[in-house]
Amino acid sequence: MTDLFKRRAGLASVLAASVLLSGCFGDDDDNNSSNNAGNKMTYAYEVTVLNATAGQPFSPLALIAHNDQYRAFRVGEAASTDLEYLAEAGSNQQILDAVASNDQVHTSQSGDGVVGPGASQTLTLELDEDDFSSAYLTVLTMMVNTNDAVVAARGIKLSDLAVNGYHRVNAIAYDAGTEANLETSATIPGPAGGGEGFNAARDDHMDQVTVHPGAITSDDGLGNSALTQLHRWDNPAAVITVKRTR
Ligand SMILES: [Ca+2]
Ligand SMILES: [Ca+2]
Repeated sequence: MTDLFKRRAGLASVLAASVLLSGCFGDDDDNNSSNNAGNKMTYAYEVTVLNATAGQPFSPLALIAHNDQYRAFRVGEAASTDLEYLAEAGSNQQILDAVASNDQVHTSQSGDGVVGPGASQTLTLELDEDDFSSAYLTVLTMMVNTNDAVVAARGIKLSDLAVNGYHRVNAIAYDAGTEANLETSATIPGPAGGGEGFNAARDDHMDQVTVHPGAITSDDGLGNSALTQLHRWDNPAAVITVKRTR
């Protein structure tokens, strides 16, 4: 459980990749968006992440609002070490620290603790007027009863939402490619295993982020697996709703 519950208050990153299910609607005027800081407007968004799995607690969320250049990862390429920490140990601290000094990132935020199976968590994200014209959201979390599975939604567009408009996005699971999917208790940091979190070694069959192939589990014949059918998932693993409130 080394780094599993590490989180960083005040920062957030949102990574998630998937399908936009619904678009925006409502009043397109930016009325009531003013704040008191030099008459600049501030835009606010409620981000709700629903854990759609049966037995995979989510590590503290990372929400990242960014421009059209930022990528938390690219499928088919090696994960950053910051993403490796999140994927293997459920620690969002490293990636949130990194984006704090990334000029492609507008703002970020950490979730508050673990999001259990079937549970949801809502966070508020604020965006400055100057950043609104090119603003996207990425949401990232680890399914902690895995070796290195990341649930991610990437590039949810924020700048096309009117007040009360929302996007609802299905987030799928990716294999970070940084740790072999042994499923043993020694290598699963979540409650199903209680084993190791981050390890700098990269011993997966290839050092690439891919769509996650899923868990095998002891119920399907992987004898030394700490997982059971309860820990399986089908995509989507999460449903993410982003609503503009101001
Ligand atoms: Ca893996
Ligand atoms: Ca590793």
